[in-house]
Amino acid sequence: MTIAAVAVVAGVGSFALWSDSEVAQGNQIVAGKLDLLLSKTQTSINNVYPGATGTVASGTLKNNGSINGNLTMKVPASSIQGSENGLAEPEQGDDAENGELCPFIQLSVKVTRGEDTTTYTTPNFLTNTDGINLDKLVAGETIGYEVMYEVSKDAQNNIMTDKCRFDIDFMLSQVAGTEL
Ligand SMILES: [Ca+2]
Ligand SMILES: [Ca+2]
Repeated sequence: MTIAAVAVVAGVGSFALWSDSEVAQGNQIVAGKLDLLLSKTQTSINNVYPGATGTVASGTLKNNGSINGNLTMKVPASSIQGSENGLAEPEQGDDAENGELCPFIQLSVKVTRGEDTTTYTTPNFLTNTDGINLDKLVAGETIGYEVMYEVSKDAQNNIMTDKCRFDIDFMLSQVAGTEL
């Protein structure tokens, strides 16, 4: 049996498989932002009556971020404060601690996008905890809004002098995984 003597000479120093590497430097992923700006004029409205209508707040909303969002508006239940605010003679006996006015207030909101105006309304605005969908607000877009009230014609003497305070929240949210 003959053992052949085999000499192997590596081309470059070792028996490792060839490899090469380069570094692509400076990679980064930067999160965009979702940032809602609100300008507002809010009003304290006095002397309402069954059937009264008017504007309770108005201004502009801007998506000041770089991500498109979905805009909703709601009145947080915790912000609604009714009060009897004194007892007028015709409402004697209707002196519940929270007054009787709040349930008779109906809200709607008019949104202006460029030349287009859309009015969003729901009978349960004050008690709708999900909020009202005002459609999308794309990055950089500014829209006008006007929140209007109406005191239901079904209201009776028991709302006289009563007071109703509430906040209006606008919220911009990304729709997960969806390009709007
Ligand atoms: Ca009352
Ligand atoms: Ca009252």
